Amino acid sequence: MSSHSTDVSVLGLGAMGRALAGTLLDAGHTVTVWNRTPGRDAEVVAVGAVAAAGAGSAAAASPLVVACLLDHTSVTDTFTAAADSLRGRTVVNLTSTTPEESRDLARWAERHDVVFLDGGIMATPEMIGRPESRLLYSGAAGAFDEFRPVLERFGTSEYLGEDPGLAALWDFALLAAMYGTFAAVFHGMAMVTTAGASPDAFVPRVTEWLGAMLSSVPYHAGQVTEGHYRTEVQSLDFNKAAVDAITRASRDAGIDTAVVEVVRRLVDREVAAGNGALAFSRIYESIRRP
Ligand code: FVH
Repeated sequence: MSSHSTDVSVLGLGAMGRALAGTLLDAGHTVTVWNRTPGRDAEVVAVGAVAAAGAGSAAAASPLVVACLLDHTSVTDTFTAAADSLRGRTVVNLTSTTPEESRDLARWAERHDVVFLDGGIMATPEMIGRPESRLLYSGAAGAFDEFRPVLERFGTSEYLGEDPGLAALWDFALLAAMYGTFAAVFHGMAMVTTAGASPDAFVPRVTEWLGAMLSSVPYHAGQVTEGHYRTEVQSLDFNKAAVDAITRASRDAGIDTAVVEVVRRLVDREVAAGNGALAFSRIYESIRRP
C-alpha cells in the first residue's frame, strides 16, 4: 500500500486534530473527519476533508483511525460510541493520556478486536508536518510498521516498544522536564523584573545559561547510572547554601518562592540523610525512591 493512498479518519478537530487532518490532506490522503461539536470541521472540509456525521461513520470510512481528543474520558466515550465501526481497524491514539490510561485503552481495543497504537506528540499544532515535529509511539508493532509512512507525515516517528504505555511515559517525562524548566525560567524572570528589567531582557541571558548548563546532563546521567555521586566540587552542602540564598533573595524581592522551595526540599532531604558531601545529582534518588 503506498502511503498517500491510505485513507485516514481523524476523530477530534481541536487545534491539534485540525493540524493532523490538514497535513494528511496536503499529502494527498483521503481524510474523513468527525468532531463532537459541529462546525469545527469547516476549515479542513474547505480544503478537501470529508465530514462524517458521527464517530462511528468516520471510523467506518478508513482502515486507519487517528484520535486526537482532550483526555482519556473523551477517548473512551468516543471509542465506546464507535466500537462497532472500529472493529478490525487500526486506531492511533494521539490524545495525551497517562501510561496507565493508554494501557487501559489497549485492553479496551483488544476486547473489541481493534489494533491499538498509542502516540505522544512532541510538537505544537504549527509544527506538525515540519522536520522539528517528533512523535513517539508504542503498542502494536505491526501497526506501526504498516502505517509508518502515514505517521511520518506528522513528523519524525519513533517506536518505543510493545507496552502501550511507553509512548505516554516518555511524553510525560519530557513534558515534566519542560514544565519544571519553564517554571524556573519564569521564577528567574520574576526576580529580575523586580529591579526594573523587562521580561525580554532576561531572554538572551537565560537561554545562553541554560544551554551551557544542559550540556552537563550527560555527565549527571552518568553519575545516576553508576550510582556513585562522588564530587570534588559543588557538593549538596554547597548547593544547599546557594538554594537557601536564592530563596532568601526571592523573598526579599517579594516574589513567590514555590519554584525554589521544590528544589530546596529535595536538597534538604538529601543533606538531612547525611549525603551533603555528594553531588547535586544525588537528588535523583530522592525523586526516584520517595
Ligand atoms: N495543542 C498542543 O500544543 C498539544 C501538543 C501535544 C499534544 N497535545 C494533546 O493533543 C490533544 C488535543 O489537543 P488540542 O490542542 O487539539 O486540544 P483542543 O483544541 O482543546 O481540542 C480538544 C478536542 O477534544 C474534543 N473533546 C473534548 N471532550 C470530548 C468528549 N467528551 N467527547 C468527544 N470529543 C471531545 C473537543 O471537541 P469539541 O469540544 O470541539 O466538541 C476537541 O475536538 C490533547 O490531549 C492535548 O494534550 C496537544
